[in-house]
Amino acid sequence: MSSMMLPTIGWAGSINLESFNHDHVEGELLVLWKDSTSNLNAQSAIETKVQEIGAQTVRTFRSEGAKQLRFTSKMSKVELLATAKQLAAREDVVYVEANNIIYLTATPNDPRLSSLWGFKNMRVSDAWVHATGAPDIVVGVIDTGVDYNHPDIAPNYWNNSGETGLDSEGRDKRTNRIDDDKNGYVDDWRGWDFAAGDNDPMDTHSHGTHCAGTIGARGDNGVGVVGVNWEVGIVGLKFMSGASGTTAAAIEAIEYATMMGISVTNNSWGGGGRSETLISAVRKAGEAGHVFVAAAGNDTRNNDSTPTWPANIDLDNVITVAATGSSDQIASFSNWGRRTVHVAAPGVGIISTTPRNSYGPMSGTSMAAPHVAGAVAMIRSQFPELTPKEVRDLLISTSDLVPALATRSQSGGRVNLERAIAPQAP
Ligand SMILES: [Ca+2]
Ligand SMILES: [Ca+2]
Ligand SMILES: [Ca+2]
Ligand SMILES: [Ca+2]
Repeated sequence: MSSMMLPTIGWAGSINLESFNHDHVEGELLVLWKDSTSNLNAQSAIETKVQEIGAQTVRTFRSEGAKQLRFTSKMSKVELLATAKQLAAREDVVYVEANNIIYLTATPNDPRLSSLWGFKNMRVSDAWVHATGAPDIVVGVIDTGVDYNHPDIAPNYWNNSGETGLDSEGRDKRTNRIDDDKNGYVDDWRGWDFAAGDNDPMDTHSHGTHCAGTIGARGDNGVGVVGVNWEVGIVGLKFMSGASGTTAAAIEAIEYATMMGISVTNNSWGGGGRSETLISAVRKAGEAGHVFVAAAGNDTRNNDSTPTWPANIDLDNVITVAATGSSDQIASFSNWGRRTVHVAAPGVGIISTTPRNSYGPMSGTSMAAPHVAGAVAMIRSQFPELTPKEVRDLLISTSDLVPALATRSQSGGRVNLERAIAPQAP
């Protein structure tokens, strides 16, 4: 026999290093030993080796006889990887890899998910198989402001890139009192307060923060609720101080949204009369591709015969939303309209974010509209080429028909996001 040792490299096993980069079970490896499928003597020899390395066999797999091993002493991830490398270097090992943890991609870990009955009816969880939103789709909440510090809102809150970073003199653009992006608003780095005329759209009520959470509370962050979109850009376009605002402030908010390329706004407000100025602002928004989602109103009346504004604005980029309860009935308070209301969505006992890190239920067509604004954002993330009218037609045509809702809106049913977002939908 030659005194030269054969190099062992060619005989040693291999390691699946990539598997260690994913979440994996502590203290466990999947190992295929050589001669795993041969006779009983070989099997018991392998069992002896398993014990020698301080492990136990949890399972032996049928195809090749690979084993799921669990080490008896506690091991850090670094120690587990070192052990795996040692095993892979042995001549009697074919391969070693980590036992990866597999997740259902469509189930976020937000603890209050189960209380969001509206998402069940609207098949939002099923839609999450296809999409969970996108941070570059920005939704304006034209309302009482948004608590941008809420832990379930902050991760999805929009920042104006033209008013962040440093200016030419090294000052923070957010606070330099200069209109860095020359859009007519000084330091509007997180939206605007069109009621007070300042750059702080903090919610001083709770209505706007609640709407924001339904559209896009952060999903899968282990906190609170989840919005229709796990990820999206939320921006507070505050036009109400307390619970009231003016048409003029609302118009300015819509024009700001149009100017800033904000894709969709949620408009859970109403009560004024018909305004030509408001209508022309919404028309301009539509020409820029903007979708204006409006609550149908809470007066238990037919908008076809008694107009509600801005819900009744008759333009292709307006989507008006009635509210439904958990059995897909029309909500007792909801306005409807076979001609002037487009779709219906959940709006009774809706749980969402409220200011100062809290959560709570609210009811109204105000809560139904953000379900649809959130749906529009997700449709936009999937099908960016659709016009506002095509987005509306998609939501109408993919709604679930419900006899009790047949005369309540153009759709004759309740929004089904899974059908709207499915790859073959448009
Ligand atoms: Ca500015
Ligand atoms: Ca500035
Ligand atoms: Ca303010
Ligand atoms: Ca959350």
